[in-house]
Amino acid sequence: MQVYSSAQTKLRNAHGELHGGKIIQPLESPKRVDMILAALQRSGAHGIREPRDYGLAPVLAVHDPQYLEFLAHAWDEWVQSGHQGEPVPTIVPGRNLRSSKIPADIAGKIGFYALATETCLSPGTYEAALSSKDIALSAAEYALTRQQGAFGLCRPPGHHAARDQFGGYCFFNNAAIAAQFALDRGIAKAAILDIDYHHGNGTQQIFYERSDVLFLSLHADPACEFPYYLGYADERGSGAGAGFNRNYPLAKGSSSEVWLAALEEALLRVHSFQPGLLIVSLGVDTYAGDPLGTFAIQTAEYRQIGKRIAAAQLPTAFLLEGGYAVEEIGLNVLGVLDGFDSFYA
Ligand code: Q9C
Ligand code: ZN
Repeated sequence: MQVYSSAQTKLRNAHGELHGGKIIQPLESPKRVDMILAALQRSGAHGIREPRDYGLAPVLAVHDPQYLEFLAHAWDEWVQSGHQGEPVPTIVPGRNLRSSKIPADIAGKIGFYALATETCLSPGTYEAALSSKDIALSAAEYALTRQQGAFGLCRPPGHHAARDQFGGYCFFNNAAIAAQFALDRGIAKAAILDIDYHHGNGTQQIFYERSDVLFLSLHADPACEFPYYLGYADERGSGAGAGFNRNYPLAKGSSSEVWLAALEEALLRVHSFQPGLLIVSLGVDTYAGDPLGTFAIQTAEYRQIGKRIAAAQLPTAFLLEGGYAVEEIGLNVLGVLDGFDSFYA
């Protein structure tokens, strides 16, 4: 299938991530792009292209304008304030503080716009995030116009990013931006199937009150796993969106059988919704060997997952979310794409 990728995504190259009380080398590293590209190139089965530039309008169709402005200038403001290290959010407008005030000071703004504290800002993050959304949009446009599959090697990932918050390694919600773009291009309905190990809290939030985007997420039970405060089974959408959000929280350590059974349920819902485009938030941190995940999916099983998704017979844009730099990351992604293509072969 058509793949979109860009070296610009590697401009996000933060030094640190707050993990287990230490600042470690970020798990969400530029190496991930090289490893996935290497596997795709070795296979030779999927053509790889650069994305085109869609500008800021598709971002503003989903994200808060002041949030976009914040991301565009956060690093420079931080440096101009005399700081040296990478900013980690240190205070956030939590439950007993006001969240209606946006502080003037950059440290306050960072906390205001953060939903988690593991993700440091860094030079190049904004440029990488812009490229990531262009990759998502290119893949979505290809899938729509050709009525086929496409893969966007997005980085940074997007599904934790809310309308006005970053975190969980995400800045712009690539899947949401692509879905909204497809709607603005004239399709009536889009479905987003999120199969990353973690709940796609940002995507859920963005479309929670809408009936034109069906959001389905399979993930580790948030009672025991990041993002903890969203992703429960009783969150089914509200207002006009009631019934258009479905979560499939699975116990930590879940087997492939349990996971695949949830996938079947979600795909039934996709089928009855009849979207004009299916976006798959593809995280391969469901892999048994992933450093963040606890699920038991093996490399050889990703092919089956791709094939099952292809059986929905919809134009489909796979967008990379999580899945960390273990040796098999490339083969796991390749497996999904090969499996998808094998359905039509
Ligand atoms: N300290 C994505 O998969 N928390 N983001 C890890 C270990 C952050 C995952 C907990 C997890 C973010 C796109
Ligand atoms: Zn994840």
